[in-house]
Amino acid sequence: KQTPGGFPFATARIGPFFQEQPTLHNPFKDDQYLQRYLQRVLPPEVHRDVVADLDRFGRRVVAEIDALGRECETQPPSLRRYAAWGRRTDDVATCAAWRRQHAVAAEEGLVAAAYERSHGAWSRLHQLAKLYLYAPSSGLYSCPLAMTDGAAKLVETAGRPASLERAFERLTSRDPARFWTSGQWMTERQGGSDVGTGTETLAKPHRDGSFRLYGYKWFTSATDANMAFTLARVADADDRPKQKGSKGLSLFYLETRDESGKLNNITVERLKDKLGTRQLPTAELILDGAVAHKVGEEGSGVLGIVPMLTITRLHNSVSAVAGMRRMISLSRDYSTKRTAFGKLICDHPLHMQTLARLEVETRGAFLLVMEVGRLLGLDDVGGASDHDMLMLRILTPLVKLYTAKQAMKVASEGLESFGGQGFMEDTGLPTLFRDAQVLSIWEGTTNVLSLDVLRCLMKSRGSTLHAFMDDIHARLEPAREVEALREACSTVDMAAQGSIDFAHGHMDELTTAARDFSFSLARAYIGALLLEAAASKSATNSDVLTAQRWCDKRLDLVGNGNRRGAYRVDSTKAERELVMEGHPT
Ligand code: UCC
Ligand code: FAD
Repeated sequence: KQTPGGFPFATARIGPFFQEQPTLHNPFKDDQYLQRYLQRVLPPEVHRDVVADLDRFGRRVVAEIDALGRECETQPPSLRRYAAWGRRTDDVATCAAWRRQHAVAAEEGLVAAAYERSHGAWSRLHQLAKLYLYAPSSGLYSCPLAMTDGAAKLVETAGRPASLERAFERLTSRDPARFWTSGQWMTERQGGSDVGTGTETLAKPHRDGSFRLYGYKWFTSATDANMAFTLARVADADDRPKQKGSKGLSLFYLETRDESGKLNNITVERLKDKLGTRQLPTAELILDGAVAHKVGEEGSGVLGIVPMLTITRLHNSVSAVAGMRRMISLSRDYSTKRTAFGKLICDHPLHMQTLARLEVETRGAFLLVMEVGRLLGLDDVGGASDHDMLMLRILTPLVKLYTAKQAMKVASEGLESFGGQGFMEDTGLPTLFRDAQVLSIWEGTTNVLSLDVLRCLMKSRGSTLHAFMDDIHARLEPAREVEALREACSTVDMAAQGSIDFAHGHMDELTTAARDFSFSLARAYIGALLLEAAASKSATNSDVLTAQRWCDKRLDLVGNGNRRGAYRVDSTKAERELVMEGHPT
């Protein structure tokens, strides 16, 4: 039967053309850079096992896990405060896919692998490479896993006390029924960065040696976790904090529910209504006498939780680079399917230039993340030298602060590479964009981590900066022998030296310069890693081009002549006026 327009079917009116969607390929097979990296750094027998596992896991990501991740986004958690007959339940309801991710994580040993150490110091790298394939398909289950890994490392660093052995066994289990996840409750309403001032939670000693916690935890992610590490102030006999400030903080372990499943004197006030990470339950909690156990010395809470922060900051960075890689992987596939102005968009040099710039960012971020993972692996097995420990300490805040910003940039540019479709919710692409945005906020904001870079430099009285320069020189050495890389080597050398000279010469301005200083160090260090890779035996032309392109851009922010003076007191005063112009204060 003919329609009025003369077409045989109604569907014909929406036209015959449908754009083919980008395909998610096995993220291991799709990632030549990852493969080359593993080939370069892993001993052959470890390499064989790791590659086989990553290839198999990559297939599972495509066949099963990615759809679960998507379901976590479309069926976000909700809070059921009361049961039908009025009893308070405070139940954080999650979707089936979220719970399935729990099982997948256990089966795949996404935490366990780092503690079983079947590949010795390389086990950490194996675990991180797996998380890198997993994170963008995890439906943000990567977040509870980060804190779970952090909790396991904390227990290990504390010497695996008998009181935490049960928790450790659960956190590192491969059995989905036994596997526990952990929360990390640090943030209160008065301050998430300045935890030393912001923490009001009181810990009342109990006669059996345990404590009862009273406080309001303002952000608690993965609220369905089985346990948590948290900070509180031990109370005196008058129920007042014994000591204010950082030195008054102690570290506590608690389990969220008792054997019968009842919450541990915790009420869930509300679930946060978030810009992104919607898959993940993040709640405000009231601790109203929660039973908890002190870990370590009274007053050493910040130092006690540092091992957890180191791990979660690295996981953050893995997620950052994984999100970048996923965006590019889908985008380049799309570019082979979408036509504009008479040809595929991959045949427009300008489009390829845009993607190449994202690729260079991603490769740089990847090498930095993996290097921190390598150092952490050495630390895990007690095989890190003093030099390695200094590098691990400074690279941890650097990798977190720098890759978070890169991920946000790549996610934004990446969306545009799909045109209007990049903006459409049901493509799943906006999730990558939204979830990138949190990476620079939680686990320490960019400024707070920049100050942490300074903290570690001050504490080591110059030895970190020496180690940093030595490390860069050692990496540049083989690259200097390659004609095509020589100029880039000088750029990195000068940028690193310029930043370090700045640090020595402008101690008074360093706090204001902290962000630029940290970015300068990160860029220079990434440059050295890319050059080292480009000079290796297995390097390809694309490795050389990547290193050249990275170093083409201005590496040095802080030591740059034009910036001198920008951190002086008069400048910062002028900046304040600039910002506050017209404000009633
Ligand atoms: O956001 C959170 C969870 C989000 C969900 C999980 C995401 C995981 C990734 C998932 C990927 C998808 S949990 C909340 C995170 N919050 C933060 O990161 C807090 C940010 N604030 C800071 O980092 C601050 O710098 C503090 C709280 C760590 C410290 O500030 P204070 O109070 O000024 O502390 P002090 O006095 O400077 O430091 C106390 C001691 C010192 O040692 P001593 O006493 O020996 O002099 C410091 O040198 O702690 C030492 N210290 C460190 N040591 C402080 N920070 C560090 C560090 N990073 N490494 C080693
Ligand atoms: P503030 O500390 O108030 O910072 C505001 C601004 O001031 C920032 O830009 C910061 O960089 C800047 N600033 C602060 N101090 C300085 C300084 N000295 N110099 C220069 N600039 C400075 N926390 C948990 O403990 N557990 C969780 O599970 C958890 N989950 C979270 C989930 C989500 C989705 C989000 C968004 C947050 C979560 N947080 C969690 C909280 C998070 O860690 C904090 O929000 C973060 O640490 C920042 O603290 P704040 O919000 O108090 O910001």
